[in-house]
Amino acid sequence: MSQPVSYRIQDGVAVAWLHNPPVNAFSAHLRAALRDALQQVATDNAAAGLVIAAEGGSFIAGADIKEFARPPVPPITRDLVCAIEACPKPVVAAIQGTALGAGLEVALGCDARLLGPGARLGLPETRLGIIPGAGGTQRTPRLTGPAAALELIASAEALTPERAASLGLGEIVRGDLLQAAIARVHALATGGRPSRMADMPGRMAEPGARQAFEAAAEKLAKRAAEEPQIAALIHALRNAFTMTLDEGLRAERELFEPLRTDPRSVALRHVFFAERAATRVPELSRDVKPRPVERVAVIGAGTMGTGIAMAFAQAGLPVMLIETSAEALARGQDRIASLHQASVRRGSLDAGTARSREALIRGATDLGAAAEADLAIEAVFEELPLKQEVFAALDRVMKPGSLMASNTSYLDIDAMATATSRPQDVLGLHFFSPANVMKLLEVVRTKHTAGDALATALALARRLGKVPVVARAAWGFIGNRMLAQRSQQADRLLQDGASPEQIDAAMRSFGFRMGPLAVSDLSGLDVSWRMRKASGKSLPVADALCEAGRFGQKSGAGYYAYPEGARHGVPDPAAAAVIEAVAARFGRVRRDVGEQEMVERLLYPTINEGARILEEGVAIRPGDIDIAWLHGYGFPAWRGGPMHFADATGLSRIAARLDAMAAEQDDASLQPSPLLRRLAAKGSGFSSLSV
Ligand code: 3H9
Repeated sequence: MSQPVSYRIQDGVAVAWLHNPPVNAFSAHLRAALRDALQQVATDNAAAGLVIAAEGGSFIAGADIKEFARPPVPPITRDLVCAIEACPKPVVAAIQGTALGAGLEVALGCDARLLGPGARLGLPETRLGIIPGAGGTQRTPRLTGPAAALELIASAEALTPERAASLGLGEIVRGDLLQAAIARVHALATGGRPSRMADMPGRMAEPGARQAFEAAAEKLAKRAAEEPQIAALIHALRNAFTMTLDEGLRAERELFEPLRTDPRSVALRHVFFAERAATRVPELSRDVKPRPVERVAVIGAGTMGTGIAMAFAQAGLPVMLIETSAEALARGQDRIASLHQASVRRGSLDAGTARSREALIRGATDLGAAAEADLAIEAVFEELPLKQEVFAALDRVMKPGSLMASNTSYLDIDAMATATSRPQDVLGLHFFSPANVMKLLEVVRTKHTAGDALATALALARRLGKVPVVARAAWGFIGNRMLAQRSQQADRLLQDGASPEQIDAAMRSFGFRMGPLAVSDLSGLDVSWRMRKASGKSLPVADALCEAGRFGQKSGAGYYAYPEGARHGVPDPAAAAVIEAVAARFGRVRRDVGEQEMVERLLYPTINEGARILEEGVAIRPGDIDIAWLHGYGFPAWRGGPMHFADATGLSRIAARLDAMAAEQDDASLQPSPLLRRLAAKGSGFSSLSV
């Protein structure tokens, strides 16, 4: 079946089978073929009406997102949905997989929507920075009521058949979906069709609908101020109270078009494809099968180890948590229990689920307990000899073919691998704190890591609900290596006269939820201080704060002060005094630093390091770097990640600013990397490198 739509008569009804692998995106050729099927059925004496159906996991996954970069190609979906509505014969959607975005909009044009058990219905357009553009904002509220429509579209979530049916979006079919759809066509053809949606206000006219809608809109006021698609969505839905369907569709289109071309939507679409591309390693054939992982051991029950154990238990995998002493193990288990209790208190977890997750985590004080595991992850102190010892011990006890992983953030995983007799089974799985929450998983391959070991890690990431990014073993991998540049510039900015509040405010107004110094205070300044000391590196202000015992929130003071009961840090004259003393020591002339300078200094050297990472092959593609920053470091998704942001800014501008910074700071390492310089000279961008 290679035609996008195959038109077949079955039991007196035409069935249009959609076929546009892998997910039935509603591409131009599929739209044209469906239009032809509609025209054919209208005059086909053998057909009482039409069923639209698809095999596999997707009915229609939505508009073809790749087409958004170009002007729309007719037939456009909005017109096609109107053509379905205007078809002289009944049309029924038989939905057995995902009907998302334009997919649901097509179904909304049908006389009925029958839902199989695997149906998932949603309008996720807002996640791409747009609103539904083919009637979703007008037809949905007529069926569900406007408040429910707003919640559905703003959440971008996909609904189960039960939930969709309870909202009025479709009817659940228990038996044979196609037979039920065919029977429904006959029933509609003989028994009369419901009035066209265009002719009825539906649930928009229910008493209290307006009030409920305005209350739901009020709850979204903050998002509406920040995200243009949410403001447009509220506008479009509000139109449905007063406009006819045709007027509402025209207004929806007017709201849709500028969103489609807005750089924020361009960035969010980049993120969509980059997330998917990041799960692929070019030289790893799709035929390589992951190894089975049914049992996991986590070595070290500190903050990271317990978080990692929780992440596995959350995915239903049994974990053996191993510590050196009963006391340390008990501390780790208490920590897990109290984190679960806090979630239960907040209402984000029910007590039964918390208990079953805890039951999946058993404890031991002997590395021999890792013997049965298919995968062991060490999260012990960041000391190479200690880690090498752990790897050598795991090598002795673990069964052949099991994987051994390190959660190190910086250390040499090749050196850990060679401490074992099976370096092909060793890799890095770098989780981000809190490991059970943060989505990023840096998967680090060494020179020796086997292809199927890598494939196992990628499959495992999916099972854990993480977004994997593959890196080669090299200091700091992708994220932390770039972060070091930002930290260095933040330190220098403080010396030059910027305050911690100003630096954090500049990054917040760029779009980060938290500023970098507030984040440092939250995660603790002492860990990186110890690491700097061990490697002979220095960040003068950060070092001086640590020397003064200011380790961040946990010690009550860092870049900010944290008085008892304060939820956020407050500006602290004592921190300012430390900063001024460091500046004086280095003979810095302190001045007012503008926001633009702060943003450029914090981001451009970071991007430059990203370019080096690409040049050295540490990251496979620029999009991987973007994904790492989005899911591990809070880079705003609507900016698309640092490398996409760089392309949008223009690499020649960035190169020129880096040259100027290198001169101003008398630091040749700030000069543009050869790759950045080359691309800038060609007027090209990082995206030209994508594989
Ligand atoms: C819309 O509909 C706007 C309308 O209102 C307006 C009309 C005017 N387009 O995710 P997967 C590719 S906006 C193009 O790994 P899964 C994807 O890139 C759209 N390509 O599979 C990947 O390719 P590759 C609203 C798409 O099983 C492959 O398919 N719809 C599209 O984990 C497999 O994808 C959405 O936002 C697309 N729409 O998940 C839904 N969708 O193999 C977006 C997928 O080369 N899609 N691809 O990497 C999804 O949420 C998930 O893909 C889905 C399947 C749940 C369907």
